[in-house]
Amino acid sequence: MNETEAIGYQYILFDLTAGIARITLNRPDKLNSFNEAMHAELRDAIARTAAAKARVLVLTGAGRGFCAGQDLADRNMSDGATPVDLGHTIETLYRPLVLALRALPMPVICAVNGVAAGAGANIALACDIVIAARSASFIQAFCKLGLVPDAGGTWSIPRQIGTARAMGLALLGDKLPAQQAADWGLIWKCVNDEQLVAEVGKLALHFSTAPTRGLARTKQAIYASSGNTLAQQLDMERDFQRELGGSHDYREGVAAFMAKRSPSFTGE
Ligand code: T3D
Repeated sequence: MNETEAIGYQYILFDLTAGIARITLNRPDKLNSFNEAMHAELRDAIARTAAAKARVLVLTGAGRGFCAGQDLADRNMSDGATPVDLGHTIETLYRPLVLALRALPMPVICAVNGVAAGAGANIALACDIVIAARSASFIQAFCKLGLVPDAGGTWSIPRQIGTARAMGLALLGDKLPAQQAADWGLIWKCVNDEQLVAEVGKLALHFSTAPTRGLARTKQAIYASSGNTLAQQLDMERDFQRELGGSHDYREGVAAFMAKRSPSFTGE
């Protein structure tokens, strides 16, 4: 997959070059908060990423923020206004987005360039590898609006950092600085602001020539583990290993090792 593709969207930027897909949330004056049109564009870009068999997806934000969650200006709270059915927006917008990111058959890197609040934080945390700039932060802002953390936050955060820390973040809505998020194991890494683009670019380049099919099965197995018994997980590992043992990249990996040369993986 070597083509270059750039689609004109209104609220995101999308670019697909040499196996690397990049989505940039692009409403910087609103800290890239989500509206319905942005959700639709994201869904489309994610589907294109999968269809093009990209080897890696990078998700980031334009300007000083990553994403401030739902655009609250879209919610009409005036007297007499019909209450919005938030269950419907979760069902039709946030739930599909989280599941689509998790299901992508390639690593998804989130480059958190600034504040990530509400659903913006939890969409970042739904990505496979999260690298944040030192000035970035994560805020479970929902409690300040009388809501529960959504976009998978009540599922992923306690699993990653334990109940005590997850509960504190969710009940207080305090700003969690990127370095502390890394120290707690909520994200992969925190880097100096000026290093974020280079660090993420280096990682994306690495994944663009990696054995993608094996990595896709790896993320599938790791995400499945929390709902599986050890025996079920061992079965899954067996099945995936059986499948991958017939792949081009396994043959290439072994051949390259034996010949003491660099492997040339196709992702298949
Ligand atoms: O509704 C549903 O569908 C249910 C689903 C909910 C999912 C959710 O995400 S709920 C949580 C929604 N998000 C928040 O509550 C966060 C709101 N934002 C903030 O608390 C702060 O903006 C931040 C802590 C993220 C950043 O603070 P700061 O001081 O760096 O920036 P700021 O000045 O507050 O924001 C800059 C601009 O972005 C400002 O616009 P202005 O005044 O310059 O024209 C601000 O209004 C706008 N902005 C920030 N967040 C949102 C937003 N506009 C709309 N919606 C936002 N979420």
